[in-house]
Amino acid sequence: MESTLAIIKPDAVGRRLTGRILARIEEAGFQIRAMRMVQLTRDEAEGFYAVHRGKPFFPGLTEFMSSGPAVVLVLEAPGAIGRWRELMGATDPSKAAEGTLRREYGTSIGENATHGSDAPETAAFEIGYFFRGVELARAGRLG
Ligand code: FUP
Repeated sequence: MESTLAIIKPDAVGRRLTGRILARIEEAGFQIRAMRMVQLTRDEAEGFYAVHRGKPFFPGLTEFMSSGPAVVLVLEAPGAIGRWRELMGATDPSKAAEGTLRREYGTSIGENATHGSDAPETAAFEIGYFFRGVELARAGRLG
Protein backbone atom coordinates (compact mmCIF):
# COMPACT_ATOMS: atom_id res chain seq x y z
CA MET A 1 0.00 0.00 0.00
CA GLU A 2 1.13 3.54 -0.72
CA SER A 3 -0.13 6.94 0.44
CA THR A 4 -0.02 10.28 -1.31
CA LEU A 5 -1.07 13.81 -0.46
CA ALA A 6 -3.78 15.30 -2.66
CA ILE A 7 -5.05 18.87 -2.63
CA ILE A 8 -8.24 20.18 -4.17
CA LYS A 9 -6.94 23.69 -4.83
CA PRO A 10 -8.74 26.99 -4.12
CA ASP A 11 -9.90 27.42 -7.74
CA ALA A 12 -11.74 24.08 -7.68
CA VAL A 13 -13.18 24.56 -4.18
CA GLY A 14 -14.35 28.07 -5.14
CA ARG A 15 -16.05 26.75 -8.28
CA ARG A 16 -17.88 24.11 -6.18
CA LEU A 17 -16.07 21.18 -7.79
CA THR A 18 -15.03 19.52 -4.51
CA GLY A 19 -17.80 16.91 -4.54
CA ARG A 20 -17.19 15.95 -8.15
CA ILE A 21 -13.45 15.56 -7.58
CA LEU A 22 -14.03 13.48 -4.43
CA ALA A 23 -16.35 11.22 -6.41
CA ARG A 24 -13.67 10.74 -9.09
CA ILE A 25 -11.14 9.90 -6.37
CA GLU A 26 -13.36 7.22 -4.87
CA GLU A 27 -14.50 5.84 -8.22
CA ALA A 28 -10.84 5.41 -9.16
CA GLY A 29 -10.37 3.11 -6.16
CA PHE A 30 -8.48 5.34 -3.72
CA GLN A 31 -9.28 5.02 -0.03
CA ILE A 32 -9.52 8.44 1.62
CA ARG A 33 -7.46 8.12 4.82
CA ALA A 34 -7.64 11.72 6.03
CA MET A 35 -9.28 14.91 4.81
CA ARG A 36 -9.55 18.52 5.96
CA MET A 37 -10.43 21.94 4.59
CA VAL A 38 -7.67 24.49 5.17
CA GLN A 39 -7.12 28.16 4.42
CA LEU A 40 -3.34 28.46 4.06
CA THR A 41 -1.50 31.59 5.06
CA ARG A 42 1.07 32.89 2.59
CA ASP A 43 3.82 31.57 4.87
CA GLU A 44 2.25 28.12 5.02
CA ALA A 45 1.90 28.00 1.22
CA GLU A 46 5.56 29.04 0.87
CA GLY A 47 6.61 26.28 3.28
CA PHE A 48 4.63 23.69 1.39
CA TYR A 49 6.16 24.69 -1.96
CA ALA A 50 9.64 25.41 -0.57
CA VAL A 51 11.29 23.38 -3.38
CA HIS A 52 10.00 25.96 -5.86
CA ARG A 53 11.30 29.02 -3.96
CA GLY A 54 13.19 31.31 -6.34
CA LYS A 55 11.33 30.16 -9.47
CA PRO A 56 9.45 32.82 -11.44
CA PHE A 57 6.04 31.30 -10.71
CA PHE A 58 6.63 31.00 -6.93
CA PRO A 59 5.00 34.32 -5.89
CA GLY A 60 1.91 33.69 -8.01
CA LEU A 61 1.68 30.08 -6.89
CA THR A 62 1.82 30.87 -3.18
CA GLU A 63 -0.57 33.80 -3.56
CA PHE A 64 -3.05 31.54 -5.36
CA MET A 65 -2.70 28.67 -2.86
CA SER A 66 -3.45 31.05 0.02
CA SER A 67 -6.30 32.85 -1.78
CA GLY A 68 -9.15 30.68 -0.47
CA PRO A 69 -9.98 27.38 1.16
CA ALA A 70 -8.44 24.16 -0.15
CA VAL A 71 -9.16 20.53 0.71
CA VAL A 72 -6.17 18.40 1.74
CA LEU A 73 -6.42 14.60 1.64
CA VAL A 74 -4.36 11.50 2.19
CA LEU A 75 -5.18 8.93 -0.49
CA GLU A 76 -4.22 5.28 -0.17
CA ALA A 77 -3.97 2.65 -2.91
CA PRO A 78 -1.33 0.35 -4.38
CA GLY A 79 0.89 2.76 -6.36
CA ALA A 80 -1.13 5.73 -5.09
CA ILE A 81 1.48 8.38 -5.99
CA GLY A 82 1.66 7.48 -9.68
CA ARG A 83 -2.02 6.61 -9.99
CA TRP A 84 -3.12 9.95 -8.51
CA ARG A 85 -0.76 11.87 -10.80
CA GLU A 86 -2.20 9.93 -13.73
CA LEU A 87 -5.76 10.82 -12.73
CA MET A 88 -4.76 14.52 -12.33
CA GLY A 89 -2.97 14.74 -15.69
CA ALA A 90 -0.17 17.08 -16.76
CA THR A 91 0.54 20.30 -14.81
CA ASP A 92 -0.73 22.45 -17.70
CA PRO A 93 -4.44 21.65 -18.23
CA SER A 94 -4.16 22.40 -21.96
CA LYS A 95 -1.55 19.61 -22.23
CA ALA A 96 -3.30 17.17 -19.89
CA ALA A 97 -4.85 14.05 -21.41
CA GLU A 98 -8.57 13.84 -22.12
CA GLY A 99 -10.49 12.59 -19.10
CA THR A 100 -7.99 13.81 -16.50
CA LEU A 101 -9.02 16.12 -13.67
CA ARG A 102 -6.76 18.97 -14.70
CA ARG A 103 -7.97 18.79 -18.30
CA GLU A 104 -11.56 18.83 -17.11
CA TYR A 105 -11.38 21.29 -14.22
CA GLY A 106 -8.13 23.28 -14.53
CA THR A 107 -8.15 26.68 -16.23
CA SER A 108 -4.41 27.51 -16.48
CA ILE A 109 -1.01 26.10 -15.52
CA GLY A 110 -1.29 27.97 -12.22
CA GLU A 111 -4.96 27.33 -11.50
CA ASN A 112 -4.93 23.62 -12.22
CA ALA A 113 -7.49 22.33 -9.70
CA THR A 114 -5.45 19.63 -7.94
CA HIS A 115 -2.07 18.78 -6.45
CA GLY A 116 -0.36 15.44 -5.91
CA SER A 117 2.94 14.34 -4.39
CA ASP A 118 5.56 13.32 -6.97
CA ALA A 119 7.68 10.74 -5.05
CA PRO A 120 7.65 8.75 -1.79
CA GLU A 121 9.92 11.29 -0.03
CA THR A 122 7.77 14.26 -1.04
CA ALA A 123 4.61 12.33 -0.07
CA ALA A 124 6.04 11.77 3.43
CA PHE A 125 6.92 15.48 3.76
CA GLU A 126 3.61 16.70 2.37
CA ILE A 127 1.43 14.32 4.42
CA GLY A 128 3.35 15.35 7.55
CA TYR A 129 2.86 19.02 6.67
CA PHE A 130 -0.91 18.69 7.13
CA PHE A 131 -1.62 15.60 9.22
CA ARG A 132 -0.36 14.29 12.52
CA GLY A 133 0.63 10.63 12.77
CA VAL A 134 -2.11 10.03 15.31
CA GLU A 135 -4.84 11.07 12.84
CA LEU A 136 -3.47 8.71 10.21
CA ALA A 137 -3.20 5.80 12.65
CA ARG A 138 -6.83 6.32 13.67
CA ALA A 139 -7.94 6.42 10.02
CA GLY A 140 -6.07 3.17 9.37
CA ARG A 141 -7.99 1.38 12.11
CA LEU A 142 -11.28 2.37 10.47
CA GLY A 143 -10.46 0.00 7.61
P1 FUP B 1 2.95 19.32 -10.45
O1 FUP B 1 3.84 18.32 -9.76
O2 FUP B 1 2.28 18.80 -11.67
O3 FUP B 1 1.98 20.01 -9.50
O4 FUP B 1 3.90 20.48 -11.01
P2 FUP B 1 5.14 21.26 -10.39
O5 FUP B 1 5.61 20.63 -9.09
O6 FUP B 1 6.14 21.43 -11.48
O7 FUP B 1 4.54 22.70 -10.05
C1 FUP B 1 3.82 22.94 -8.88
C2 FUP B 1 2.79 24.01 -9.16
O8 FUP B 1 3.44 25.22 -9.56
C3 FUP B 1 1.83 23.67 -10.28
F1 FUP B 1 0.80 22.92 -9.87
C4 FUP B 1 1.41 25.03 -10.77
C5 FUP B 1 2.63 25.89 -10.52
N1 FUP B 1 3.42 26.13 -11.74
C6 FUP B 1 3.19 27.31 -12.44
O9 FUP B 1 2.34 28.12 -12.04
N2 FUP B 1 3.92 27.54 -13.56
C7 FUP B 1 4.85 26.67 -14.03
O10 FUP B 1 5.49 26.94 -15.04
C8 FUP B 1 5.08 25.48 -13.30
C9 FUP B 1 4.34 25.24 -12.18
